[in-house]
Amino acid sequence: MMFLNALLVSLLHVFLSSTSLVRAQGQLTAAEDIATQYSLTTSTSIPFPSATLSSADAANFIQDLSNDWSLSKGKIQNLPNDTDFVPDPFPNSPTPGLAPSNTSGPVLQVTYPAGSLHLNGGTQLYSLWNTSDGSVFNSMLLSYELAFDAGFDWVKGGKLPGLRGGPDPDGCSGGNQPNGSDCFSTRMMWRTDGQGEVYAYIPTPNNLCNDNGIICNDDGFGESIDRGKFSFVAGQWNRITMLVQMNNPPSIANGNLKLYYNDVLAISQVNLQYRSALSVNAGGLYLSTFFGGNDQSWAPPNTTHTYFRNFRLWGSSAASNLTGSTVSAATSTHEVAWLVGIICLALGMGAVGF
Ligand SMILES: *[C@@H]1O[C@H](CO)[C@@H](O)[C@H](O)[C@H]1NC(C)=O
Ligand SMILES: *[C@@H]1O[C@H](CO)[C@@H](O)[C@H](O)[C@H]1NC(C)=O
Ligand SMILES: *[C@@H]1O[C@H](CO)[C@@H](O)[C@H](O)[C@H]1NC(C)=O
Ligand SMILES: *[C@@H]1O[C@H](CO)[C@@H](O)[C@H](O)[C@H]1NC(C)=O
Ligand SMILES: *[C@@H]1O[C@H](CO)[C@@H](O)[C@H](O)[C@H]1NC(C)=O
Ligand SMILES: CC(=O)N[C@H]1CO[C@H](CO)[C@@H](O)[C@@H]1O
Repeated sequence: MMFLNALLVSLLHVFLSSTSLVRAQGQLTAAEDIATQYSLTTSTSIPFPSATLSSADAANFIQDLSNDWSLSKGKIQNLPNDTDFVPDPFPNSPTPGLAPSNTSGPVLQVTYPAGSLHLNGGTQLYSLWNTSDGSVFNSMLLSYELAFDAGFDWVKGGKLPGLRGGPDPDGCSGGNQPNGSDCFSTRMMWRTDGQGEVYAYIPTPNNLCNDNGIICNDDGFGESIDRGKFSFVAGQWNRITMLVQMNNPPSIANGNLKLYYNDVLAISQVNLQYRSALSVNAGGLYLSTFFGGNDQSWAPPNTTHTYFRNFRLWGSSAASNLTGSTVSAATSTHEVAWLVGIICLALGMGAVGF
């Protein structure tokens, strides 16, 4: 009896300590398993060279058609010479987490010169994931690893790779708002002290801006989703895994966003409207990274670097099947002014100044 009690007590201990361990660390989920969970049966990866390459040679590798980066417009859009393929700078500090990394071969280094913002630092390209049968992806999962120089100065923040889609490859960044039928983008950002977030250019119907964790930047730029739910760590590898599922039909805000940091679910937002028309779907990797922000207070004081490897993508033609709210018809401020004018006239108030 004593023995049985002791056994039960120790079993209870094991049970309690294992559950609290899971709670402390979060559950670890490999990108492959997320892909399986969402029935994303097609996959690809972005090829890297087997030997190091510097500056113009690195840009030539990325832009060489035979290497299948499938660049929108056939080229790196901003600052091709800020890219190099270099040896792993942190061979003894791999990503913590479940999934083993592919740690062989060089990694992509991006340079941000001292004082630089998007026009003179970092790089930007859009790697289209072409399907041979011409079908489109309405769900896409992106996974990659990234590292920041040891002692990285985060300043106020900067952009990091994510996904984009839709027929317009130029909108949905730099203050160009989406109109629901042209594009969307979901990049990562680091903020002060390395805080992470998803930074999205998407429509904001149904008072999305009042949701917990959503910051609609009032300067006409993108939306910050769940800032600080995790923080990047400099001087080691970090892993980002991002799932985007288009809302469907376009009039229902059931778009899905999941973000795993080091294989632990950190962000989940299930009421998004990525699109108001079927012309928008998931197009591929948006490798867009720079400090900023749009003024010098965002710029790094010293030249610094980030590193990337193992860009992998999974996709499906199926969109989100979650339940969601109908998007209430948007009324523009222009239309409101019209209505107010007509009501005033009808009431015989004339042009009252309010
Ligand atoms: C919704 O989609 C998931 C895969 O993403 C699938 O496992 C699930 O069965 C679907 N649910 C319904 C109700 O169709
Ligand atoms: C990149 O570097 C090469 C060689 O140094 C140079 O010829 C080219 O003009 C540079 N390109 C840009 C866009 O700066
Ligand atoms: C594939 O990508 C290239 C850019 O590299 C683009 O020009 C072409 O139209 C795409 N093809 C399809 C079928 O989407
Ligand atoms: C690992 O990455 C190298 C290039 O960085 C690539 O050649 C190789 O195929 C990759 N291996 C796996 C198993 O993905
Ligand atoms: C959305 O923007 C695109 C240009 O990017 C334009 O061609 C299209 O007409 C716009 N649609 C609406 C509904 O405003
Ligand atoms: C950490 C680091 O390298 N800091 C340097 C940044 O640049 C200034 C001059 O611009 C140096 O004084 C710092 O040592």
